[in-house]
Amino acid sequence: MKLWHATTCPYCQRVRIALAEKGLAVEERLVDLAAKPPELLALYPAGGVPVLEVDGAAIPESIVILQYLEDRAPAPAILPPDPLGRARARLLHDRITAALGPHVPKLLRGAPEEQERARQAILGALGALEREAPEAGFLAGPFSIADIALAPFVAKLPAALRPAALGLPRLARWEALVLSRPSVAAVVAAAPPAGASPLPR
Ligand SMILES: N[C@@H](CCC(=O)N[C@@H](CS)C(=O)NCC(=O)O)C(=O)O
Repeated sequence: MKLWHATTCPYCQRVRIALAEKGLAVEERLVDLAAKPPELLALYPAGGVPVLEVDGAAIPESIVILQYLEDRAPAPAILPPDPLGRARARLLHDRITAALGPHVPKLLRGAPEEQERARQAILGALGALEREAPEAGFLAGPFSIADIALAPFVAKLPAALRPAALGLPRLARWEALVLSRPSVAAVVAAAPPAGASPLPR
């Protein structure tokens, strides 16, 4: 397997966290999104990352890659064992992506008014998550794609927008638990700190 990715891309980080959880090795291809390699464009003409290459076939979209990895190497799992738990983890994954995905890049590299709108949207999204997060532990029972979705975004936030600074105790406990998890720490610590470098487009 070959993973085409960019170090600071939060969607690529999701895939790398899952690979680390499952102890799966891949050949890595770092992509400069400003100068996409012809080999990537030949494999996947849209040229975005992450792309997992398996036996010459391209698997794009981080959620599809995560599910592929779960199918390929079911243990340790990144989805809960029961159908309802799996549904909940998938819903949270999708909601986190929709609620934060468009705004985190704008917060980090948008024009001032875009940054302010992004800040408000992120505050709203984190507040909503706090209301339904468990008192302690992971978002959907065992460690899952819901936690994997949120961790790279939270790791990119400046200190003032971190759950502890915002007075969101459940998410603050979640952050301490998840960002120190070896698979997560190894991936998000390898990226530049929040605000130090723009997200790739
Ligand atoms: N829905 C995609 C989003 C991936 C995405 O937005 N990747 C960005 C980098 S963070 C990208 O490749 N953008 C396309 C480009 O720059 O051409 C996924 O979950 O994999």
